[in-house]
Amino acid sequence: MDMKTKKILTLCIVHDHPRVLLGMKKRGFGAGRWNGFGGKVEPGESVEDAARREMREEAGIEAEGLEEVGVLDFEFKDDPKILETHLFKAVGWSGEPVESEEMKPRWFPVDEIPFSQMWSDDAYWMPLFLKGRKFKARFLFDQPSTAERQAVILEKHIEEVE
Ligand code: 6OG
Repeated sequence: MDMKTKKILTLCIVHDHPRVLLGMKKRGFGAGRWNGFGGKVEPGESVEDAARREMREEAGIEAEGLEEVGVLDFEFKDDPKILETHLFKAVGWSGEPVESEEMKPRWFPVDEIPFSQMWSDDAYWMPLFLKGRKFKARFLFDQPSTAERQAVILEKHIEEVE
């Protein structure tokens, strides 16, 4: 049998219409690209608590009004790992976003989201995110994105839920 291992991750975007808070990833996986804030869920921690903790650690804010809006499964060719990424929307927060070792936060108007400097899947689900829809999706990439090279999507599937 083909054994797929799952890693559970969070990804959180503050949506304060007409702007969203993104962060420039400064190191590690996806460095050199804008993304939401997030990371691995730790043992014994709920997915929502992990999303909250990552917002605190990476953006210096306390997320409020958190809602899980999607699950994104990311896979890479010839790699059995599935990155099961739980996408959260925060409609409120307390504190001021500050730069951390991991991320440099910045507000973007919703019509100026820097897709060319983000992972290539974002352009597919961001419109649903901004419309307040819920969805699940799966993306198969050729290889991870770097600052220089955008990952190419080999397969994709998105469906709205509810
Ligand atoms: P750390 O490994 O730094 O967490 N992430 C992705 N985000 C998008 N938009 N597309 C992808 O396509 C992604 N793969 C991972 C999940 C990694 C962070 O990056 C997100 C986490 O928030 C493959 O702990």
